[in-house]
Amino acid sequence: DCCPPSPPASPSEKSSDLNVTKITEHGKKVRKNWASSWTVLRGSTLIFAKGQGGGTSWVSDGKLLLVASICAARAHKPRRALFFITCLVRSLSLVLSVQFGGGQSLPEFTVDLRGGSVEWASKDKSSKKHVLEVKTRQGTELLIQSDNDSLINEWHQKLQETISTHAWE
Ligand code: I3S
Repeated sequence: DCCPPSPPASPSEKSSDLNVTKITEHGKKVRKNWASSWTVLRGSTLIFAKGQGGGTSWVSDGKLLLVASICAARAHKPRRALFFITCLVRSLSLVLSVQFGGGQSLPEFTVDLRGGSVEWASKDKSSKKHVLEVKTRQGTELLIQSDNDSLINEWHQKLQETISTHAWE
């Protein structure tokens, strides 16, 4: 009776694997690049993460270079080579523990649904079945797709609800 119950951790409203591609970014058409993505709806934000096991791509997509550069900048004198190595190892182990130990994936990109729209994509947008087209106020257009009919219907409903709930923000 000493402590009030702590509020629940912010629950994700929906998450699943989906196939995703951007078709427009900042108002400009971009080439389709369909990829499977762990998709999480949290509040009015849609988060696309690399799927489970996508960890090694963290190393390959340039962020390792960024960590190495930061470590190098801080270890600017040759005698501080040991500092550089320690910095690199610590940074990498931190990232890998977050990604694998925490059972989470790093966000690849996020979109703000406030002021956006969702509708079933027309046939000229994709030859695939069950494709949703999401447009954001920032000029991003995405296609999201699943072969699972009921799953994509749930997403359609959830995204519509989210967009109308946050319409006036
Ligand atoms: O709308 P598009 O350009 O016909 O989309 C297809 C292409 O992106 C294609 O890639 P390449 O043009 O690089 O070969 C993809 O492989 C297809 O999956 C795209 O079409 P769908 O209809 O699957 O969205």
